[in-house]
Amino acid sequence: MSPAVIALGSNLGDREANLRHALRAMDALDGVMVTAASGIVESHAVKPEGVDAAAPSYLNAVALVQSELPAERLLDELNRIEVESGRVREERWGDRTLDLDIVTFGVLSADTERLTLPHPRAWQRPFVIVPWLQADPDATILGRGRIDALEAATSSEVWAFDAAPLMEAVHS
Ligand code: A4P
Ligand code: MG
Repeated sequence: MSPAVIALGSNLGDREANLRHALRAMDALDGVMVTAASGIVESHAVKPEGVDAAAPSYLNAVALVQSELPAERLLDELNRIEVESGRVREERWGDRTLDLDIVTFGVLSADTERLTLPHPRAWQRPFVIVPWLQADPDATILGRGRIDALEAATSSEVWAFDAAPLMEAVHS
């Protein structure tokens, strides 16, 4: 079993339902158990050219899981859940019904064509760090230290989104 941290994001369709469905689908995977989830946060879309307040805004959350699957197999399954949600890949950082990224996978460090671990941009993204801190206040990220000390932890670029606890999606 390896502990892994998964970042969830959605800015198309019924965003909250997409996140809830994703959490349930992850927990239903053979060899994967969701152990905790953050609240839901909202933020403007970040595009390659900067923040785009005109694009649909994102809901993001972070889940802690225990995985018997190796990291690449877990990524395969996460990609399958994204496709099931209607995800279409068109442009880099384009609008999507569901994005599931592996932020960290135990202490694994990887840099292959398919998988970079830890996720290279997670540490500087408020929409990952703020919910991750809610799910695990003592979290650290390989090479960056405690996440509560990162600038992204105190950013005002994300705001709370009022919703029932995400873990209810797993337990109901
Ligand atoms: N890949 C490599 N490492 C990983 C990893 N650790 N986890 C590869 C998941 N995938 C990983 O991903 C592109 C490629 O990254 C895949 O082939 C995979 O094998 P993708 O999901 O197809 O496309 P993407 O998500 O658009 O790419 P990227 O560069 O990972 O995007 P980011 O950096 O995750 O940004 N704004 C707000 N407010 N909230 C968001 O959630 N997300 C993005 C996506 C942009 N702006 C956002 C948000
Ligand atoms: Mg992605």
